[in-house]
Amino acid sequence: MGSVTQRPIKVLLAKLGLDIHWRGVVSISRMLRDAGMEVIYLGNQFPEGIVAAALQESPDVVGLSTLCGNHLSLGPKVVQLLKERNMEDVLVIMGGVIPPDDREELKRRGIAEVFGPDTPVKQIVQFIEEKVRGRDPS
Ligand code: B12
Repeated sequence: MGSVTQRPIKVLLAKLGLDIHWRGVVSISRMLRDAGMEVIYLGNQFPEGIVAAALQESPDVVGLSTLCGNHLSLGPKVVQLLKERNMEDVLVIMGGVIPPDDREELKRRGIAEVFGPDTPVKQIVQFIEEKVRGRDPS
């Protein structure tokens, strides 16, 4: 797909499972786009659908959004399925209403970072850029 130092960072965003709280992910989609990233929003998807889309789109980042309490059951499944498809290099992040204790558990299970409702968008953009561009070998 070419060096990520020369092209926009590609982000695949999804609402996890049947979560209906769509406002946050839609605003995050726009903010990441405005920060110069290429954003694809999948709408509601289960892990299998997210990973099928990732196989086709080769994103740098998969962003999962959930506020309905399915983060532990479905979030790590995305990480696991990406690994099974040899896409463990994809950065997986999550946002939404996630209890603090569960954030640590999610990180242990491969979610790189969890962003709650009060996170400034600058912090999210900075995190993605550092992680993605920082590991680009070229
Ligand atoms: C509006 C609302 C609803 C509306 C949703 C309307 C709609 N379609 O959007 C309605 C009334 C339908 C609703 C329903 C439910 N809700 Co509700 N809802 C809310 C409320 C009041 C606000 C959510 C919101 O729009 N916030 C504004 C947006 C902009 O913020 P955000 O989504 O959090 O997004 C920000 C960050 O989280 C982050 N972010 C979000 N996604 C992502 C993704 C990535 C990749 C990144 C980096 C960042 C990121 O960035 C965003 C911008 O800052 C919250 C309370 C609250 N304070 O959060 C409860 C809340 C989320 N709801 C809750 C619950 C329990 C439900 C129901 C399950 C209730 C029920 N028993 O039916 C159902 C959900 C059913 C389902 N299948 O999803 C709980 C969740 C509890 C939890 N997770 O621990 C909350 C927290 C209320 C509470 N205090 O109990 N809800």
